[in-house]
Amino acid sequence: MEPLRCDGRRLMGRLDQLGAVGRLEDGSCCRLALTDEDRQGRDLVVSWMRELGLEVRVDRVGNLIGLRRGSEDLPPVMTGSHIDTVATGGPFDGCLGVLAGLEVVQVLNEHGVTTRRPLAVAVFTNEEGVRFQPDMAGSLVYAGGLPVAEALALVGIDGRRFGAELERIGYAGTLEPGAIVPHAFVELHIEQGPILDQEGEALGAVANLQGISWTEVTLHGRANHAGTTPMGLRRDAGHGAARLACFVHDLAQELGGVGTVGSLRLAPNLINVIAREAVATVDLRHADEQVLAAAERRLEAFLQDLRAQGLGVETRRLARTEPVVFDPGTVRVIEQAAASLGQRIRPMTSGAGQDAQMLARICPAAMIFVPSQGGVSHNPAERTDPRHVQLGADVLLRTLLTLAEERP
Ligand code: HGY
Ligand code: MN
Ligand code: MN
Repeated sequence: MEPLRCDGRRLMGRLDQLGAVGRLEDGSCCRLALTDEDRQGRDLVVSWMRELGLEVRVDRVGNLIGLRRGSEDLPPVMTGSHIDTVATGGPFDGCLGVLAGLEVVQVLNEHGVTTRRPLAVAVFTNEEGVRFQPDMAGSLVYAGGLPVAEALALVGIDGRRFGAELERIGYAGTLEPGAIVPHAFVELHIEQGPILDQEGEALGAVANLQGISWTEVTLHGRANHAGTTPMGLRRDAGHGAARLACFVHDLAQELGGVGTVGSLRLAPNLINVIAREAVATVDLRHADEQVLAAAERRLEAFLQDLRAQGLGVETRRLARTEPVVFDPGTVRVIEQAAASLGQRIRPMTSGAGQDAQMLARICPAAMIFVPSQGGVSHNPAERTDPRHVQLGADVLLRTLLTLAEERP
């Protein structure tokens, strides 16, 4: 029998359809977790799952699992990702992994293929962590790293409670998160960085992933007149925040890894008033846990220095995950799948946090990357060549077929 191939055109069509849900004027995909737009996206994906004959299960934190029976009642091979986006998202981040999983199911249906193991396509809640922190909250609960009650009690940046929003959009399921323990988990995702694109590579086999440290820093100063207050008498939260952003940037350059102050709010945020308060977020990442921990200590020492300058400083931990090494055996299956297509595949580290890093806590997990044009993501200009979409889905198809035939 001719080796099975995915229908890249059909997959691009679904990506376009899902990408249109929550689209803003500037072309951004904006489907923050548990918003009405996220619900619309979920409803669309669930309708596709049902059309494909999948049994759809929803767990207590809104993770969706579409199950396809195997010939034997064994732990399933799982694929999938997320469909929630940042506010300035593109159509590929997360969605490619979910919709490629559905494409694999459709190809198997069309060719009457029944795999030994069941297949599962997962949509994990709140991967982005933009509205509710931590990021990857749904898959973290699924992997047993966050109690359900704690997740449901999370309060978003808009003051809404996670559990109430889940109820409101109708995706508060009953399945215990993690009740379905996969035999293996493989996630297809765009790289979201420049490496594959710059090197002219079409595929990446992700062997490991950076650790992430997210902290909210609140600086307290004193509002005063911008014209009359001598520089030596100021307690300027705006200046402290600017120093913090420079410190984080320089620290990352010194230690390697990356450092970002991505969100910054000043109060009262007026041209002629010295800022009394600044609320900033610090995102530090590194592939080496020792270096990431050292960076956190350096940050704390810097904040001490701001205190010594007269600013009040409070911190709140928003997320912390250690670096992850994916399962070498599963990475090998991905590499063999690429080779069977006559394709090279480059070893990669994921700079982004991923649901696969959480699933790696409960089963062998690994990822397939395809290039992001210009290395752009979390931006409406996010694009992946349809030929790479097709290739990534075909490698996923062959990887899942191999894993699904593995005996207990
Ligand atoms: O922040 C991340 O790395 C992911 O996009 N949630
Ligand atoms: Mn993603
Ligand atoms: Mn993302």
